[in-house]
Amino acid sequence: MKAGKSTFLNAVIGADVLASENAACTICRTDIRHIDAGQVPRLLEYREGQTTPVVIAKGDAGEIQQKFLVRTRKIRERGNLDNTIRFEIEHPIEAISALSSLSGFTLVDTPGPNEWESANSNTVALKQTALEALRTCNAILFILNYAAYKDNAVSDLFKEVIQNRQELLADNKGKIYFILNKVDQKTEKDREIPDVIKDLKRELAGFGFPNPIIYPASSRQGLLAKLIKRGEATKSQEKDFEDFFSAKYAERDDKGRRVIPLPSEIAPQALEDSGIPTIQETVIQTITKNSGWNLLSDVLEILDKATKAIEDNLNTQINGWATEIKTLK
Ligand SMILES: Nc1nc2c(ncn2[C@@H]2O[C@H](COP(=O)(O)OP(=O)(O)O)[C@@H](O)[C@H]2O)c(=O)[nH]1
Ligand SMILES: [Mg+2]
Repeated sequence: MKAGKSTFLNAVIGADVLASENAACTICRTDIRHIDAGQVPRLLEYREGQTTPVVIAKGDAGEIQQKFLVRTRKIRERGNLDNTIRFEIEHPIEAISALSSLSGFTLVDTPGPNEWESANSNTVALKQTALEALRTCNAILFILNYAAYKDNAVSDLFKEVIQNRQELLADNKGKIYFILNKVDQKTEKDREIPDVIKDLKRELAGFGFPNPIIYPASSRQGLLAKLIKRGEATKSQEKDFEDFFSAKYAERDDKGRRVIPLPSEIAPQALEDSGIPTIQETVIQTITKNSGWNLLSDVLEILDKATKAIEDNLNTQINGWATEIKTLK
């Protein structure tokens, strides 16, 4: 909870659309489907026993995030009276908009293991949907909170996840990634990030994830930098960027004063430094490669079945002829 899962996905999407706040926020699975830039984004809610979803919001990212927050708060406070199963957001996903082969892919935001208990709803059903999402997806990213990892043993973070480890590990070799998020919270006295990653690697290996792939990231910085770069940041997003991320790009003037460049001047570098572009490129590459293989093996299986059917057919015919020859003889 609060490791930055929703923020990370927002950074990948390139819009502040998934709600994130201090209380447990993501109450059930939310799918984000890519639409073309011209289409109007929507927030849909699926309820048990109903085939058509309810349209909760329509409009830009801010509009959707606001309505999403109001709706999830209501569900959390009053209980899940409408039996909501999942949400779906239709929004352009910046990271896949450039690759038409990926346009059918969906991002899935799940509640954290510790949110399952805190959400005032059917926790068994929540666990089931989250695990199902994990089973059926092409890549899984575990978002770990650097700020929490600094002080706590990784065993605390993984206790819950590991209860489902066998299910997770069985089919998912090669498609699990770990994101060490909020690395911007490192202070002077903290260990260097590569050292932290080395430790984390060892600990994750001990938990049964052989050779874990870990990327450092600052999702909030990545998201804000993307928005500023595109000239789409609101005043408050720009202020957030200045308050939390600009200072490390300060330069000294001739009198030795620290001068901080404008957000628009440092956004491209800040985006690179956030680690988000690297993660997008690597993970997306793996997904296309894996799904390419999956597609190929699906097609091969169909061809294989078809040839078997033809072979069976021919064998039956041959058997028929053999009996006819017998009677003729
Ligand atoms: N400093 C910093 N804060 C972040 C970062 N990513 C997320 N946050 C903040 O952490 C809080 C929880 O984020 P959220 O995405 O809701 O976490 P979730 O519960 O895992 O979905 C929010 O206040 C975010 O703004 C980051 O990279 N750096
Ligand atoms: Mg969340």
